[in-house]
Order: sequence, then C-alpha cells, then structure tokens
Amino acid sequence: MYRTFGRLALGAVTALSLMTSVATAADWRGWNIHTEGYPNTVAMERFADLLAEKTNGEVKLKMFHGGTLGSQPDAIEQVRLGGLQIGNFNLGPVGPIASEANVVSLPFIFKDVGHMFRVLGGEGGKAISDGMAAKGIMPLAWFDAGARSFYNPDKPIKTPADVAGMKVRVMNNNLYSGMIAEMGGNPSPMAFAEVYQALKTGVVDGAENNWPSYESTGHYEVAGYYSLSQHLIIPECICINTDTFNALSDDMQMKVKAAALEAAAVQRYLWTLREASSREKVEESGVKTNEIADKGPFQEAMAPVYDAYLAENPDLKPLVELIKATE
Ligand code: GTR
Repeated sequence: MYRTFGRLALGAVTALSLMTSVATAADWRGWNIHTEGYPNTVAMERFADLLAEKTNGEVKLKMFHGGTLGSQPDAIEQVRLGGLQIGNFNLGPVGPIASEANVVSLPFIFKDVGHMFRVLGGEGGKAISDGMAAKGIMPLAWFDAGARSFYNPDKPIKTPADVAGMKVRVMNNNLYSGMIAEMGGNPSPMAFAEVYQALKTGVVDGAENNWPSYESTGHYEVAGYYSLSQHLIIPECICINTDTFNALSDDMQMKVKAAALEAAAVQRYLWTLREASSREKVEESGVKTNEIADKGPFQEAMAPVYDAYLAENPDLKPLVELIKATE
C-alpha cells in the first residue's frame, strides 16, 4: 500500500515539475521577412540573444528570416492567433486589422522620421499600441523603415500625372490602393516576395519602397529609376502575441520589453548606415535618382485617402489631428 502510494506520489511530483517547466520556460518562434545582413535581421537576432541573456535562458526565441514562414499578412495573423509569438512587422499590412495603426499609412502624415518617432513616443504611439494589442498583436519597440518612394524601369516620376496609367505594386492595404488610384494608376496588391519577378516580366510597371529594400531585393536591377516622392514613412515593430506577453510575470515582461528596446536601438543605428550604403550601391550600378523638390502635387493628389479613412473611422479624427499637431 505504502509502496503504491510512494510510486503515485513520485509520479505526481514528476508530473508537477514537468508542468512547472512547461509553464515557466518558453520556446518562441519569430517571423522576419528580410535576409541576412539586413538591419532588421541583425536586430531580431540580437533580440533573441538579449531575451536569452536577460531571462537566464527561460525565453528561447528562434527567428525564421527571409519570410520562410509565409507572407507578411499570414504571419500577422499567426502572431494574432498565437501560432507564432514574435514578428518584425511593417505597420502597413497591420493597418487593415487595427484602424489606429492604419493612421501611419496615410500618405505624408509624418513630416520626417524624427516626427514619426516623436509621435510614437507620445500619446499617438500609445493609441496605436493599444489598438494593436486589443487585436492580439502588441508592439514592444519601434524600428526605422525610412521613407518609401516610387521606382520603375523606364522613366522618372516627377508629378502624379506620371503615375497615371501605370500598374503599381502596393502592400496589402486599401489605403495604398486608394493612393495609387487617386493618381490615375492601377494598384496591384502583391506579396513582397513576388515583386522582383513582376517587375522583371512587366506584370507591374512600378513599385515603391525604401532604399534598403529596393537594394536588398534586387528590384533596382529591374527598375532603374528611383523617384524621391517619399510619400509614406511607416514604422515597423517588434511585435508579440498579446496573450503571450500578458501571461508573463511583471519581472519577465520588463525583461522582454528591455530586450526589445535594446534591439531596436541597434536596428535604428544600422538602418541609418544601410540607407546610405544602399543608395550608394544602387547609384553606382547605374540607378537614376530623381529628387522631387515640390511634393505638394503628390500630397494634393493623395489627400482623398484621408477622407476615405476618416469616413470609415470618424472616431480617429483626433488621432490624425494629434499627429499633425506634434512638433
Ligand atoms: C519593406 C518592409 C517589409 C515589407 C516590404 C514590402 O520595406 O520592411 O516588411 O513590408 O517593405 O513592401 O512588402
């Protein structure tokens, strides 16, 4: 009797300790679209290292780079559902699921990257974060993604009229489709991984992105005119599944957050260097850059996108105004 009880007790203890280890140690999986050496990839690896260091190995993050776990919209859904815990996301494709986050996808909403970070560090950033967290995807820290400009194979884009009639690849977000349509172009929402081939074969006539992505994807090889419209300045995040974060102790939450902030500082530093080196590399290979001194006509042409956004989200008017009023 005693021996049976002993065995049972031992079994229970083993089960309990197993449960404890399941509850405290965490194996997280993270998504990133970029390839080796890209500032975001380096920073996400740094994030994984910092998580392990700060939590004494209790949180282990394995990063999957190069979009190997799927397209960005799919990965956003996976993080929301908890199939993945972590993602380095651009807020563009997050916008359709969190209307507060979609505010950053209004063309020319930010004056420059400094303005964007000041907004993110204040009430505006809190509104965006809370809106995202409520949808299951919580930002831990913000990355720089520069400004996005148009590029295409055969001509400089100087005015919105140059975009008329062009089929332009955009990220998955109705605001971007609206932005192209307002200039008389045909928007073509498409996954990042498909853009090179689409440009090369003429399935699309142009696309838009920042210097580092224009360079790292090789798009510059098949679309040699880069026109500095700088119509979108979109932040990126290290994001976590909201429930995963909320299930952590206060102490662990602080460590995870600190790791993300440190990794983001690395990303921002590397980003500035990469913007310059990417530009240099593509221009040396023959890319023709076209400065656009007066962006007013682009701003005017894209203005109806604001009306569409506010008609759908009237309660977000104060957020738009807060951003515009932020110095
Ligand atoms: C890049 C961004 C990616 C992805 C890509 C795209 O600048 O870092 O997350 O959004 O643009 O155009 O799809």
